[in-house]
Amino acid sequence: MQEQLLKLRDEALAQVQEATDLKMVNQVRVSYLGKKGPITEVLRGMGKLSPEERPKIGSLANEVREAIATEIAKKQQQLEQEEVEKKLSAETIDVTLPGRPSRMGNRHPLTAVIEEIEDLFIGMGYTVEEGPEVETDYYNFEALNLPKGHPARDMQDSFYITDEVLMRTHTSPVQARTLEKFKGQGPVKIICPGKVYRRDDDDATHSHQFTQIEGLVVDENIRMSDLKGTLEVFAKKMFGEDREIRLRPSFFPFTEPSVEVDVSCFSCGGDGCNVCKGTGWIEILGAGMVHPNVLEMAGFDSKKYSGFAFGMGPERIAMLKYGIDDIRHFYTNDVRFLNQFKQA
Ligand code: FA5
Repeated sequence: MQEQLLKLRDEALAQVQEATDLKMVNQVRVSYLGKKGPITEVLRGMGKLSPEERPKIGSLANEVREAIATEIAKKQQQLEQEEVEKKLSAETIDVTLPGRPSRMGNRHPLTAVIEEIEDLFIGMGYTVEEGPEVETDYYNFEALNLPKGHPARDMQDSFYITDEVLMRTHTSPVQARTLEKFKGQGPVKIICPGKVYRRDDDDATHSHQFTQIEGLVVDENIRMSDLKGTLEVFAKKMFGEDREIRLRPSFFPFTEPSVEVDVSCFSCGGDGCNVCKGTGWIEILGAGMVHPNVLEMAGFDSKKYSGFAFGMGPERIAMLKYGIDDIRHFYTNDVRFLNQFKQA
């Protein structure tokens, strides 16, 4: 029995040595040290031994078991270590390699122009208001002196959702909403940037969805000269100190008098060229003195208060500023176009 145990030990140790992975080591453990293994088998036959032999064989069996278990543990540790080293060498990072440059995005040119205009007016003491893009007929038209059936509603072909709800056709409804919020108490001095929607056919200068920036100032003694001075500052800051503006009579139901504002052509300086179609001037916005009806409907006393309002299209302004020849470039997101506006 002694010989049998020593033979088993040698066999097991040899198998442990030969094992090349943890699975093989585990197999040796199960087959030699498991409950159904040969050592347990030997121990079961100890009953047949003499009482003198029994403790000797018992302690030899324990020694054999321990020797095998120790070798298995050593081999496991060695294989695990090898595994770790293999992984580490496979995953080595060469810190001397040059890094991959990460691609930086940039602000959309339209966003940049809107923010530039916002900053300019905030600098003149205006605050920024917002209004809903899905608007009621009341705020989009009626509160702006455009009752149902008014022919001027046709100037802005609308996307109606129901009879009373539509996609706003301009940012002017924010005028009416803001005036209501002020409950007849001036001064009011706001700008409102936002998206607007019209059933216009898309072409180089028109889009069915575009942006506008509305401006509104209401206080005592606000005059047309305040509007002109404000727009002059705006045009010079936006297009250069040598720019001039020109006011032409126009019509908007919510302003009286109404004007269309032109800026002297940035390309030819006013002599006439392709960009300004030979006139020397380029239209940038609509404006006027707030109609007394609009003030009264929102709860302002039109005898005490007066005001001016303007509405501009940032796309057209960005086109003029950067010489962009088609409004659709803003919406097709061609990176070759967008990358030209990377900030330094
Ligand atoms: C208005 O929308 C008035 N609410 C502006 C206003 C506000 C007048 C306050 C008086 C007082 P108009 O329809 O002209 O006006 O549009 C204003 C600007 O929006 C235009 O000068 C133009 O720059 C831009 N615009 C108009 N239609 C389009 C379009 N389809 N695509 C791109 N820009 C447009």
